[in-house]
Amino acid sequence: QSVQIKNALISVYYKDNLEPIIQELNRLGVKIYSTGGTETFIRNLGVDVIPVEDLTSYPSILGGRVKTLHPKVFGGILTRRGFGSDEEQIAQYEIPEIDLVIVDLYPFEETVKSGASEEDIIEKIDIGGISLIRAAAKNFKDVVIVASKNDYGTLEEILKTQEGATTIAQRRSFAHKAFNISSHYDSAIFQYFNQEDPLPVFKQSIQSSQVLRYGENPHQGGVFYGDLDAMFTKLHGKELSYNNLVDVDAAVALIDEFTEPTIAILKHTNACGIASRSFIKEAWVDALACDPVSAFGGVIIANAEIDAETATEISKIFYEVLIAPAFTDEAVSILQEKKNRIILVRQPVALPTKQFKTLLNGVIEQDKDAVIEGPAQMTPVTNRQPTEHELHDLFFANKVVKHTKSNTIVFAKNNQLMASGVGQTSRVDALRQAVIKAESFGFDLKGAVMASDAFFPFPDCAELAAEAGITAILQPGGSINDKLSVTMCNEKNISMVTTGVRHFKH
Ligand code: 93A
Repeated sequence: QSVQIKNALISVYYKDNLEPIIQELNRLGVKIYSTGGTETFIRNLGVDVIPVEDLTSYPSILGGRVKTLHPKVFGGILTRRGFGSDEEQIAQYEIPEIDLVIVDLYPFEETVKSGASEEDIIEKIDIGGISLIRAAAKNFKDVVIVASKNDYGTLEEILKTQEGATTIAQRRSFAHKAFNISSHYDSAIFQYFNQEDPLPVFKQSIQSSQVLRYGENPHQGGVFYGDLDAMFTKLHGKELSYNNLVDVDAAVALIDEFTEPTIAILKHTNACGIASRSFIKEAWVDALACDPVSAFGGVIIANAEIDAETATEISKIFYEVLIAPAFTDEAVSILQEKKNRIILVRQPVALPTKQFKTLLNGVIEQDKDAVIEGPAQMTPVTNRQPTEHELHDLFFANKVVKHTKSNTIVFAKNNQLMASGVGQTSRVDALRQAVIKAESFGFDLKGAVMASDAFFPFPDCAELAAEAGITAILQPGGSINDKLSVTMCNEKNISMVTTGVRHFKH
């Protein structure tokens, strides 16, 4: 519906560019209410203006902290036109309907940037203005809200061409912009307070540092900030390199998902072999079997003590780093026979729960991905339900997929990684890569399960998986095309479960 502007409330911090609008409102005979400084500005233009104090019968108090916060102001903005009880109440309390609100908020961000004192910054947290914006935007069915100088031109044009009338589409569009401004304003305030505790992990780790031989490549310098000696006791070998550190970090995060005796082999942060077994030596044999080619020069991590037998097996291949919570003395002497291998005992040290990365001209921070979905969080979405055994394997596969570069597909069977497709630009490529790898290392995928880090936008992955012999699939779900994949699974009589949790790793 079209609404005619009869009463306006104007409260702006910066008064520039306001004059043409005031002149238009004056021409249209709109009654203007205004706060202190804005009122003076309007009066100086020779236009009639009513101090908001006259409306509220209250002065501006607390040094301006409370100016417009009053039922007569908010009642006038929030009242629903044509709504019985609202109309009765505004008549009873003599509240004028306010159909246009123009606000320019206290410049909070600008004040922060100017390096002002905390006291000055806090005073620039606008309370009344932000409430006016939210109230007027909420009631966009009847009220026009202009919360930015950028929209003065649009408003002026509307006033001129529509003679003070506005359409619902125009009011809704103003409200949309207004909520953008109010949310931006509040997040700037949040960020200001958040900075009182800046990058705690950085601050702590900067206290001890170690210059690395080089960075990712020999022509790049590198430094590690942190305390490696607290995390690992080195039994053998040279200094960890930059790339070793990156892989060791990935190895630690992966192995911490597992409780039963497990060994993982990582290359370039991705697992190229991992198996959980009753005995650590079996875990090693089956982890290596996944991809003995990639394992060359990898980082190996175990979550149980390495004994002599296992050490003998591990020593048969060349690796860069071997980490375990403990080694038997005999194992240590076997492992120390080979040069150029780093052997670390992992100490039980709590790790930060935040991650940082430099980006553009700043740093991004995020919470580490600390969740993993087990059978209880898996919702079957197909006619065929996964078996107990498959659920167990899906859990195993989900732990691996979570720690593998996206896009990724993981195949697993009997607590062993069979193959994965890692870091591909399409999920179907990741799947094809996994199938080829599984075949090349002699795995029969019949009865194996598959996990995907993110949902399937198309049914092609389900189809290819079924053709490869996969009988159960885990994925977060949430694609608008989920149904296509589910239908495909039903056609092929395989199971699919969704977890509702995506595990991207870019
Ligand atoms: O201190 S406030 O949060 N308390 C209020 O009740 C209030 N109402 C409007 N600040 C308030 N305003 C703000 O005052 C507006 O957002 C605007 O930035 C400024 C305009 O004040 P003046 O018209 O006196 O220059």
